Amino acid sequence: MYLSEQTWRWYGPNDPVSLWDIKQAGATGIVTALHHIPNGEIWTTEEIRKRKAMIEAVDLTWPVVESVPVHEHIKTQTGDFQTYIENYKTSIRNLGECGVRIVTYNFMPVLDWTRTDLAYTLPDGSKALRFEKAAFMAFDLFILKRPGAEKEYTSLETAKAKARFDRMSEDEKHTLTRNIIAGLPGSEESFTVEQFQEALDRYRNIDAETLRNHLIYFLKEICPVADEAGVQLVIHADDPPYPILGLPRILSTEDDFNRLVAAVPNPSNGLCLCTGSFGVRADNDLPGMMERLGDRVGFVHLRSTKRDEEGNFYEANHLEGDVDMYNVMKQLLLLQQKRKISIPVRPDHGHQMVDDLKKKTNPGYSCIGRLRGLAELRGLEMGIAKSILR
Ligand code: DNO
Repeated sequence: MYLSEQTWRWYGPNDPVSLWDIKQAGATGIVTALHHIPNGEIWTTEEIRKRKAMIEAVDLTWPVVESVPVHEHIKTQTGDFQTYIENYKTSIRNLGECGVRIVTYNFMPVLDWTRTDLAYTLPDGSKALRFEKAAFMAFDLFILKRPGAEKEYTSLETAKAKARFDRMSEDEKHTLTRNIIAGLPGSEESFTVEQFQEALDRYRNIDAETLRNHLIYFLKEICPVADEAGVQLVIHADDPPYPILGLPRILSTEDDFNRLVAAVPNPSNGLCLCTGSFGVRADNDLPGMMERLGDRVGFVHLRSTKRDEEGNFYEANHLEGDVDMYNVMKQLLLLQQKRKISIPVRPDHGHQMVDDLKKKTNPGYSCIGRLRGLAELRGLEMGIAKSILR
């Protein structure tokens, strides 16, 4: 019987969660990146081996990189983007040579994932990450004051954003701004408000079609190298999975991914199926995506969000919220039997809870909430496996 490979994201030696903590949580694989290497530079085999040795010293493995970041110049095809593509190829070759076989990346313009509130208190006292639409619009319209933003919102939305902004203290405005532009864990970019507007301006003439073509160009360059190096590239969904700040978005739905595969059919062109990101849209059928895109799924993020009618969402417990985790897990198990492999899976994000409430933790990446998530997911998997598979 093929069960998933249980992994855990680790931010490296500075992560307050240690490799031993991860081992005690029951994960066997580490998902990490060389965050100290500036975006765009080559990951040398020496640096990769150093990190690998740290992980193996505690008898864990390193199956997945999350992420080798894609430089903004590659996304906008400006400046020395071709050099960055060559560097990326070298990093992929080096990872393959060191036996790290899955590389996560994203093609979101300017920002990686985006939330407005990193400490949304739930009724049980634990804290979750949240995206509040009115607060986000208030940032866009009244803090950033992005030129043209007002044309993208209805008058009702603008009124809601204004009312929300007027209720905010200076402290709240500051925290909201920092949450959006200072970079959440794992994102390689961090901006001041002025730099942020400049970064947005670089996309003024880049619509979704152009950005998609840039991604296809990137994949056509990288995938042959990855195929040869025995590495699979897995793209992460847009988070949230719709356009924000007037920026183009190209990986928000099943169809978006299918278009990539049609353009670049190389086996290394894969998907990181993040149920939390895709799951924010009610029109994404997650169990169906697991089944239909399964041959390309190289890595899975399991997480659930809870939407409301206003377009806000917060991160729910792993087995609650809008994601049909039972059927996602069932399809994942069937997929693994069909492909006769174990697919790396990690409990994505978790609530800040119990003793972690007293600690400084990486938002979404504290230990105990993810430990709860992993335990629940592992139990779910075992239950389904024993009852439907022999
Ligand atoms: C957030 C993460 C993302 C993800 C990147 C992949 O928690 O899922 O930051 O790592 O988008 O490149």
